[in-house]
Amino acid sequence: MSEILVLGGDGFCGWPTALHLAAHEDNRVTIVDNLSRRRIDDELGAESLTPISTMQTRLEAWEEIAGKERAIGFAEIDIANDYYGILDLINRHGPDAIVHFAEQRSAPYSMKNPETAIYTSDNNEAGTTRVLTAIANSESKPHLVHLGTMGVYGYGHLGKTPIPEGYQEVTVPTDEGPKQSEILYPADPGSIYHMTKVVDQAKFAAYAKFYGLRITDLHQGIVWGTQTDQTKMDQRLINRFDYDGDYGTVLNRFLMQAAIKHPLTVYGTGGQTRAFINIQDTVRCIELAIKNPPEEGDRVAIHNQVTETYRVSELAELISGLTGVAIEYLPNPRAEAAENDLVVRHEHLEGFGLEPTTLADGLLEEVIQVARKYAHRADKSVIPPSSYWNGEVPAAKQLGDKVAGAV
Ligand code: NAD
Ligand code: USQ
Repeated sequence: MSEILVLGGDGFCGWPTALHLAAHEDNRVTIVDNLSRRRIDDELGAESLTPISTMQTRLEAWEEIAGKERAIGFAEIDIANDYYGILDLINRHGPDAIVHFAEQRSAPYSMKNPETAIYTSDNNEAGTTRVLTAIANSESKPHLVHLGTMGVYGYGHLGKTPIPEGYQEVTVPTDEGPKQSEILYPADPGSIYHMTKVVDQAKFAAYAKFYGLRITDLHQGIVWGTQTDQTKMDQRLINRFDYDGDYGTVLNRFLMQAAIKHPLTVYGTGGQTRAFINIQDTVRCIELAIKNPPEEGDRVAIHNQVTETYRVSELAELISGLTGVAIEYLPNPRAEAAENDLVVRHEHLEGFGLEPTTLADGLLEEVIQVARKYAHRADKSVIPPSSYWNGEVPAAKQLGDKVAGAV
């Protein structure tokens, strides 16, 4: 029997992961979430395209379908502010693993205004500190599986040289001549949000060294798709589908835009190459990471949770070809290279047994069907980008209206 806590289990990746883990008879799952993502939707005047249920309805529906023994627990805790709440939960449940999704994850939101930048830094960094400190001071010292990002590496500034899984071999000149070593791959974050994941990495290395904690950091690419085997089982279990300018990620935005016949919003030339993974593979990767922990005393295990890489323009052309929807090239609101190559090693998770789902598998059409089904809920006004950090930021946008006094 494995006890697992899923921090951020109300979110896009966390909810289907909690269900996937709870579906196995050996696991007992408890979700921890402060429901902040739902509050940010209200703040932005945006909503998931799919009609997501309340946490209570989600949990009741799951128990009805899977039975009492498979029921998922829930604790409403703000992990950035409640150290003793996390410690108490760990000591009461004695989990074998904690999956940590609970961070503010939108790059555009983190660059929107001073308030959202400071919130993102504070929330993500304080949450990770409290979780690590609670694990170090707990009785069971569970394995921590954290969702990091490919964005800690930057995107292929070394051209076609593959990005390794976390660690780079280097030769260091020393008094005794050149010595071989391995260091964390040099960080190159592209937003405040991505920067918080770089800070997380340094904390993981330190806590693994100081306290012998077992930590896995999954450097995930952009997740696409929406449904998994469990979220499809009942309308009340449906996963969220973000499409607004802040939280909608590129491929899901294009799929949703195609479904409502909105021109596909390519930023700049679309020459940006990024790494991708389907949501069904995300949940499988988490399970594989839990089953393959590092040993106590090992350095942090880092796996690139990625299955494919694509150029943004390639994706737009693919979906335009599939649906006949036009492509619109918009001025890029972000500070990023107009074009980049990106070659990424991703052998660890496949070595544990992941069989990658690829874009060619017909899932694009399935996601368009989901988006078509809920097209009547689409609010076109939230589709354009509304966060700018490319040096041409209108002062009003940078400062926002609500900022004064709050930071
Ligand atoms: P999400 O915003 O949908 O979910 C995050 C969840 O964490 C939300 O339910 C939110 O309420 C909760 N949360 C945030 N701060 C919290 C706090 N202080 N206390 C308790 N709960 C808190 O995001 P997601 O897309 O599910 O991403 C999950 C993780 O995966 C993130 O850490 C993100 O960086 C990482 N990731 C996501 C993607 C992607 O494409 N979605 C890609 C790579 C990595
Ligand atoms: N883009 C467009 N048009 C759009 C939206 C985005 O051209 O309508 C472009 C962006 O300019 C960017 C690329 O698509 O070059 C990716 O943008 P994105 O919003 O899909 O992804 P990103 O901001 O990188 O963030 C997402 C998740 C984040 C995660 C990251 C993984 O929100 O949590 O960490 O993907 S990665 O990109 O591999 O670092």
